[in-house]
Amino acid sequence: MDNETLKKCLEGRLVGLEGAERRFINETSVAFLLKHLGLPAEFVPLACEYFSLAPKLNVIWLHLAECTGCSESLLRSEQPCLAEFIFDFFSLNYHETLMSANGTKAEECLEEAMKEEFALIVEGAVAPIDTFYLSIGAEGKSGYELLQSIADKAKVIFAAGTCSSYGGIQAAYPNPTKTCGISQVLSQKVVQIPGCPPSDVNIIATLAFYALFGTSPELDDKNRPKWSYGKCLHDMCERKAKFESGIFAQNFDDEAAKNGACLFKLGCKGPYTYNNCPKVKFNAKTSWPVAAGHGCIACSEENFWDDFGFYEKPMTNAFAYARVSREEAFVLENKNLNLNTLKESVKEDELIFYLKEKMQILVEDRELLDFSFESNLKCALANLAKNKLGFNLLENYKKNFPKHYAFIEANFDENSKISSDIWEFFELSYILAKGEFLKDRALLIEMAKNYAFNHASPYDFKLSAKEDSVKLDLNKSLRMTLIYLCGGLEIEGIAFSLLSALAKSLGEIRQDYMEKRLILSVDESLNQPFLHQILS
Ligand code: FSX
Ligand code: SF4
Ligand code: F3S
Repeated sequence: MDNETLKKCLEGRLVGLEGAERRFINETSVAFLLKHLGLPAEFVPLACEYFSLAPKLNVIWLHLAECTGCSESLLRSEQPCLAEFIFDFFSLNYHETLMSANGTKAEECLEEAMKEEFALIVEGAVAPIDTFYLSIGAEGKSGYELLQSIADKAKVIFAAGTCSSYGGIQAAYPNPTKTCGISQVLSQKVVQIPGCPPSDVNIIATLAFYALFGTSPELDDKNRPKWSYGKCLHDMCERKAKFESGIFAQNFDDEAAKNGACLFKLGCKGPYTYNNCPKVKFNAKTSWPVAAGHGCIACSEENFWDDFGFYEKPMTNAFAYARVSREEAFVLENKNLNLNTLKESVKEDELIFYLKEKMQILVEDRELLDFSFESNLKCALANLAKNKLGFNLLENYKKNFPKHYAFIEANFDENSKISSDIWEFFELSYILAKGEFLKDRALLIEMAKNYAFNHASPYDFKLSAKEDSVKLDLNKSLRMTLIYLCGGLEIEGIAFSLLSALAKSLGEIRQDYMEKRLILSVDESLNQPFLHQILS
């Protein structure tokens, strides 16, 4: 819904509330919540009016398998503070760790609260198979049974925390209790607010949006509110300039760490995490993990305990808990086409990705792709060093990899060379990582295949659509290889990330031509499962 529609919606909901008993609402808290939700200041008086007059939203908070960290996060809220939250904004009518009632009395409270329309917030994972792993209350009902019966009557359901969203720590390998996120067992839609724990702001503002508009804020494909989980945390981090400069803390207590160096080498998973922690912070906006000196452990991402390896090391194979297998058969149709006759070979219903000595994309007999980059490594590095961050990055690379740099100095001249061969771009990364030429392109694919992790490191491939063509710009992407090398990622991770970035870009182009048959023209040895992503 756009702002105009939201405004009309709120005005409509205010009609009929005239004359209702007014309660005090702290305008600063309302303004704070709306600001985070991305709503303009003109909404504040309307929202205050609504909260002052409308009946408070009846909230039931259920605890399943978890550590109560989500509730702890909520307790430390400042705007609104907990007292405002429960007395002015919402009616928190059932919350096992906050309510004074217990035993049968608590169960009566739950039944009472369920007599009226209510919003359900669930903290914790559910054990739907061996349901005895979690028994709650005077009658010893299973968490699964409770969840089903309460969810059936709820007007809206929120999963607060990574446990209720995805299973969390209980569901980590080997998951002895066979727990999972609640959306896996409920047929109703669940608005997910992950994080272990999520910030108080993400919980309260999402709930406030629902109270005001009777619907959830815009959600992404994992049903997370876009306002809070729409951006990569790393892009908002106060240490990002250090990341770009290749300045990494080597130990938690070294001088660099104290001076704000990036924590990537100490395991920060910020580049793989979508959450707004640097903005909303925790404990009444006091701090957030990276500001406190520990890298982000991707606590709001699915399977974060298993998928991101050791939390104090980057995702290099030595620190993986499990190895991803990439052995499935390749399904893309591969035609061994010739560059000279390429255009004539394209049929009307085909989209051809030609990935050999030149990267081309053909639809009908039209060339779709505009792609070229500086392929003389010495010139590419000189271009990079033109800005301050790039200059620092190159200096740090020279310091950390002197032999590799000497190899580049000795083997490249000063003459710019523009290329549109994607494999040549990958080879440049190999040279940077290994200080030698890549003898066989298949080796790079093999390395990517052997990477133990599922998550690619971002590479900044810039895809932009022009009238009848698309432009793929990788000129700024080579810096990522230098950053990751200085940050402790190995060639396997770099190779996998490069190929994934290519697959992602091709996949985006593919989106516009879904009705066409996809043909790939690539050497057989390079025809590997990583390109499966193109089809997804
Ligand atoms: Fe703990 Fe909540 Fe983590 Fe889980 O937060 S902080 S284990 S997300 O459900 O209590
Ligand atoms: Fe910040 Fe971590 Fe990104 Fe470094 S890697 S900039 S510490 S989020
Ligand atoms: Fe979690 Fe990372 Fe934020 S560890 S709290 S998502 S900084």
